[in-house]
Amino acid sequence: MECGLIGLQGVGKTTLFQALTAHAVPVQVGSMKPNVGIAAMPDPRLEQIAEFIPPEKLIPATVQVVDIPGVASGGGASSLNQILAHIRTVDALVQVVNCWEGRDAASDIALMEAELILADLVVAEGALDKARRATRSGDADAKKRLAVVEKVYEMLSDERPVRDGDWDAAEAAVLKSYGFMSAKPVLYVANVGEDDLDGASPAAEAVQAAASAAGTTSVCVCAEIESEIAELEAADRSEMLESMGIDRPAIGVLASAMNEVLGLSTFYTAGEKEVRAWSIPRGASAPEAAGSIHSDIQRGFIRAECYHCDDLFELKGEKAIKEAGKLRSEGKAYCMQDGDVVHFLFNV
Ligand SMILES: Nc1nc2c(ncn2[C@@H]2O[C@H](COP(=O)(O)OP(=O)(O)OP(=O)(O)O)[C@@H](O)[C@H]2O)c(=O)[nH]1
Ligand SMILES: [Mg+2]
Repeated sequence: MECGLIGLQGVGKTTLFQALTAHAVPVQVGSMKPNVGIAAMPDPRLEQIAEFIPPEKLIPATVQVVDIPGVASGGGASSLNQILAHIRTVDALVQVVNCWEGRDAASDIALMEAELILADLVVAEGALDKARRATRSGDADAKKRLAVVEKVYEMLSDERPVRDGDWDAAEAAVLKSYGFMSAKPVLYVANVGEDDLDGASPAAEAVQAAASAAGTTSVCVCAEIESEIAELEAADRSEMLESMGIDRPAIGVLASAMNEVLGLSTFYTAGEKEVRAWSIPRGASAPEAAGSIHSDIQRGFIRAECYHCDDLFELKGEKAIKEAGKLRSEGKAYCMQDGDVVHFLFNV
């Protein structure tokens, strides 16, 4: 799963990238090459599990973040195609909006979306021709493909993003094959100033309104402060947060929003060596979840022994969970629940 930070130029994408990746990668400011790094997903449940099953190591779930160069607000820059090519490769979009300089946030969001829609329309036009020709052989698949492309073309011509459509699984697979950018899930980040941490400025409110209109979520972050916090040692971090009146780094809030928008859920593995969080697509089966740890565990899957982390918080130990009959043994068809703590049994 790859998340692309997108937006207009100078809105704080690279600053947010540094906060998300805790300055682990040397960034190239203003380069046309994206910065790529790994962001840990802060998760209060992970720490809570470790209270009852103390491990040597605590390992959060991660997501790959790509800091994509910004689009010029004048549009039409020669670099636009290069930027769009990077946006095409990511799975989900995090659009950063400058809310600290009194800009018109709604129009900045619309401008970025318009670029994606326009570029998708060019792809759809080409696809339409090709799909029409392919139906001449009377192939049923080609007909289905054409129906999807026609619907996409119609939406884009009406300046609507592809994600607004109702697509079933087969249609979604067709969409994916074209890599339409406006079909990718999107989350807005209102990058606010230090004096507007709870997002009361008109710009921050406009981002929130745009998110509800688009049926998605927005979060309010001061990328500059988050970037400074991410540079501190863990001990100094809580002191800084406290002094600023923040209860948890906004990166945590962003991580939950990402999970929601990207349709991810989390499961945990817990032992003396490590307690670890894993991100999987919501609705993944037990063998699929096992596969996110190692393909061998999926291949040789026997069963999953699991319980819910809420049971651990209530009963305070695995022994008590067993005694209360809350330890379940699940087979191949089990659909993972968000918050499951799992031990996979496998044989290869
Ligand atoms: N006051 C304030 N300044 C910020 C904030 N976030 C970023 N900036 C400043 O805005 C400038 C641009 O930030 P970048 O993170 O490089 O922006 P970008 O979106 O990566 O820019 P491009 O890659 O050129 O599109 C820098 O001088 C940052 O210090 C913020 O939350 N508050
Ligand atoms: Mg940048």
